[in-house]
Amino acid sequence: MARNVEEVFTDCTLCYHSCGTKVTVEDGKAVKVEGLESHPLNEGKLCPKGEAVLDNIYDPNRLKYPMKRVNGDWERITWDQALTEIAGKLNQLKADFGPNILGLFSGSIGVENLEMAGLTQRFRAAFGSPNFFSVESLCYRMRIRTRQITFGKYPTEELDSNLYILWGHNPDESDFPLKLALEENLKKGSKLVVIDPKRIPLADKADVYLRIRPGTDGAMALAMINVIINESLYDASFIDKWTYGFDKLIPHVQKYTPEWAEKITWVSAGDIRSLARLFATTKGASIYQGTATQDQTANGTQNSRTFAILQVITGNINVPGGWVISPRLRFGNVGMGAESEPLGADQYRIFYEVFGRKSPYGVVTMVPESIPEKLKAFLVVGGNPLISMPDTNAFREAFKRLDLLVVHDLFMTETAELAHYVLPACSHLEKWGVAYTYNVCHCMPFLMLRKKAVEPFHESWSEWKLFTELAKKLGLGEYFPWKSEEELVAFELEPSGLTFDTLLHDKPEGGYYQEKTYETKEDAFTTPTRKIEIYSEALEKAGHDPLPPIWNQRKAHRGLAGPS
Ligand SMILES: Nc1nc2c(c(=O)[nH]1)N[C@H]1C(S)=C(S)[C@@H](COP(=O)(O)OP(=O)(O)OC[C@H]3O[C@@H](n4cnc5c(=O)[nH]c(N)nc54)[C@H](O)[C@@H]3O)O[C@H]1N2
Ligand SMILES: Nc1nc2c(c(=O)[nH]1)N[C@H]1C(S)=C(S)[C@@H](COP(=O)(O)OP(=O)(O)OC[C@H]3O[C@@H](n4cnc5c(=O)[nH]c(N)nc54)[C@H](O)[C@@H]3O)O[C@H]1N2
Ligand code: SF4
Ligand SMILES: [Mo]
Repeated sequence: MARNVEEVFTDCTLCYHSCGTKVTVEDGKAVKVEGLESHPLNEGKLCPKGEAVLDNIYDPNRLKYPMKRVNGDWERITWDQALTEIAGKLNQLKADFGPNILGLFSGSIGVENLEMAGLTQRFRAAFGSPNFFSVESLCYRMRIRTRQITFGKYPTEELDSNLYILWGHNPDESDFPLKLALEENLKKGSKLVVIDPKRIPLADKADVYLRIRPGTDGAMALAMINVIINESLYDASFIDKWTYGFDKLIPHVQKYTPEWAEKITWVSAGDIRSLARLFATTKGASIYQGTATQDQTANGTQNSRTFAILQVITGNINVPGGWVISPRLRFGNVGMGAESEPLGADQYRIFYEVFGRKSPYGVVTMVPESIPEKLKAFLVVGGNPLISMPDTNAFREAFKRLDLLVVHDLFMTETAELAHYVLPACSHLEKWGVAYTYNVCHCMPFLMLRKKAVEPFHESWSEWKLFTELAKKLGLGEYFPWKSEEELVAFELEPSGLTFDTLLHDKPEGGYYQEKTYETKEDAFTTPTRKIEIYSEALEKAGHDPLPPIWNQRKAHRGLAGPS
């Protein structure tokens, strides 16, 4: 009998990069996955994780049907029973304690997975709770907030640069599109600097490798600012035209000399001077800061501020290869705003709200201390907080105190093992969605339809089906009006200018949704001063340092002399 063979162009959603893939489907089973040649991000290549996607999708350990924990054992139940019981418990807890006792969490897979993030947010708002949490509140949020505080917007580094400063970032392991771009551009003459305590393989290809003492990056960046100012290497016309507070920065950094930084960072004053000169004299230079090593530290906000100031005073904003503000995707927002504010909004005001822009998330590190008084039910969709969040023991002990823990995942994760109900989730090849990328090179922003390539594995459900059906059981069905995943995706795409049908039939390989330009318009920076705020009054008002200090390094490295 002739086989039914089909090729589906879709994206890889195993991480937030969304590389383009070509999936060969034979008689309903995905049998091969290759990189999509025409996708501008990965140009036909896949990282080892992306190459192994079928091992993930067809892993025999995948969850096959809903399960309930009964006396410590897992019992197979139907979806209908699971949702009826979960809805019953939720409604009872809501009646007894109010809607805010429900918390929801989605993981890194849900940050750029617009349907997962949007539907989770919509569900919590429909239920009446503000308490949505995400890995994002400790992943990229520090730099996003810091850049919003500084620029009003979120400029990002591009894939192509003339000078790459990998500052605690190792794209060989964690950033495949950047790894590919580096390979190309180093051949064409771009320069590479690696700042890493570990001699990663990329250090051997670097023009400069600096073996910094862990946790002291802010001190080195401040000393670079000191050199750039005192040797007049800054871009005076850019600073004049676009920035606020440079005059206050000059006296502020005088004490942060390279000699001072050498003692803290263990990088020689001479090397710090050379790097400052190289950075300041290269147009199209970018700092690529590590997330787990720069954002996710006690000094993450001020590290990010210092890197931003380095980009700004050298005029490396909105130039090819620098940090660039890209047009954002115009998109039908599935998420719904909550009526009240989530946990942490009052204690961490500037995390939650900047210039009127509110964060969709609460402060995830406050979850354990909030159980069981403030949170009694918790729904985890596409995340594994028991492993991934700081102080995992605190999360583990707290989750044991929940009245209701529900996990929707492909696998029996550590978090799922503690749950009352475990629900099987579709992989990205089993559902419809939108894949987009906006921040990475001259040719972006790019949009693609994430196509359902195969039918759901056993009884797996997509997030659309989960939330739609659970909402119905709760009497909240009207909040989920889309009759199918395709309808939901068509709604999301509507404002983008590219329709579902166009992307399905005419542009299965994806398409650009806007032109990217490097022009800085008068209204480019939406801070209160309409300038890039080197001196941040927003931080000052919130009780933080308006210019980056190094207090944290001093505290963390007692015994080392800091400036008085
Ligand atoms: N394969 C794979 N890729 C991933 C992920 C994954 O789980 N697996 N996760 C994705 C996610 S969600 C994120 S947020 C990113 C995270 O990506 P990043 O946080 O950027 O992590 P890495 O790129 O691994 O870079 C870490 C490097 O920093 C160095 N380092 C450690 N401490 C310090 C320090 O104090 N100072 C300096 N200068 N360097 C230091 C380490 O030696 C290491 O080489 O990765 C993404 N990519
Ligand atoms: N020690 C340490 N901890 C860290 C970090 C670190 O560097 N070191 N990095 C931190 C960072 S940056 C991040 S972003 C977090 C990541 O933290 P998490 O996102 O919580 O961790 P993951 O293990 O990526 O969890 C993703 C889960 O989603 C499931 N999944 C995949 N696709 C789907 C889907 O389509 N639907 C559903 N429902 N589920 C799906 C996967 O099976 C997996 O169990 O970890 C943080 N924690
Ligand atoms: S970098 Fe790897 S895992 Fe991430 S989307 Fe691309 S191929 Fe998939
Ligand atoms: Mo992350």
